[in-house]
Amino acid sequence: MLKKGQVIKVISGFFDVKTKDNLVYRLRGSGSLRTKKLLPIVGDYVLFKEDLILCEIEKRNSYLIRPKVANVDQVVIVMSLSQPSFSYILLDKFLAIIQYQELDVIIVFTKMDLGDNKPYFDYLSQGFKCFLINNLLKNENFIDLKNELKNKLNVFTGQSGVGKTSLLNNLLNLNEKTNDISLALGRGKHTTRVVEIFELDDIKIIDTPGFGKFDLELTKSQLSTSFFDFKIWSKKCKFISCLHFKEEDCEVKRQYQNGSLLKTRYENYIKMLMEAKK
Ligand SMILES: Nc1nc2c(ncn2[C@@H]2O[C@H](COP(=O)(O)OP(=O)(O)OP(=O)(O)O)[C@@H](O)[C@H]2O)c(=O)[nH]1
Ligand SMILES: [Mg+2]
Ligand SMILES: [Zn+2]
Repeated sequence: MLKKGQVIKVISGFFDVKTKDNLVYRLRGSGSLRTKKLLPIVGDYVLFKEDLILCEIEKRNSYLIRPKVANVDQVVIVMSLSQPSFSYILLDKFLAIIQYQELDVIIVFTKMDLGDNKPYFDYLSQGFKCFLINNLLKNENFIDLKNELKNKLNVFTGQSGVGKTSLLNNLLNLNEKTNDISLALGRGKHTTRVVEIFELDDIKIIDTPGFGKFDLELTKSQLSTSFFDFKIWSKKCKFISCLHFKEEDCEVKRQYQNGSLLKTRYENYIKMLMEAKK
């Protein structure tokens, strides 16, 4: 008889798989998976036998490359307002890859006790789901955010040191390791090392190691359709395939010029467009 479960953690060749009845099995991959070069990742639904050999991976509903996870419903971008300092272009890059894959996205702005709240209001006005958090106040009201995470597989992403694990601990009453950032370098110490699913009641969260720089491997036309907040205007652009750059009669550019579109958002879009592949 085959059992079914979800990969919650991958550690040096072993896969921790949780079944519906909340039991965790430590499995090894079958030889045939290896020869087919099929590698189970966190979030995968898999089948295994009594001999604790993982023999099949079910078809993925979604697949995110960075962090590498399967079947997530929603991505939570965690950005600190300070320490490490807030970067508009980094957030716009994160948003572009996630919206390119058509996954739901939430932005959590942490360290509101340390930094200026302006970025929160900027993205709120662009129509994004935004939350302002101070992780040090353990009794803070996390209820609204929890409601957004319910009944979904959520993955946290963001730079090292922004407070992903601190937020996880607060939301799910855990005590996973966190660490001070290096004030000299202004960045985190890569405290979380593995990708892992945690759950409490009906909330499932994948915590991930932080990362900083990355390349956006989107073409120009892919990029232009990955800015969902431009969509209400791009319908009125003269050309269907408008890149909102040098084209005439572009509604997105008009909204930028009249100040309805967040300035940094459009300017970062143009920067990314210049770097994007044809
Ligand atoms: N002042 C303040 N400090 C915070 C807040 N959130 C997190 N921190 C601190 O920031 C540091 C880094 O937090 P972590 O939760 O380890 O960050 P992380 O994003 O998980 O980092 P990696 O695991 O390296 O990717 C810790 O010292 C936290 O106590 C906050 O809202 N305000
Ligand atoms: Mg962490
Ligand atoms: Zn346009």
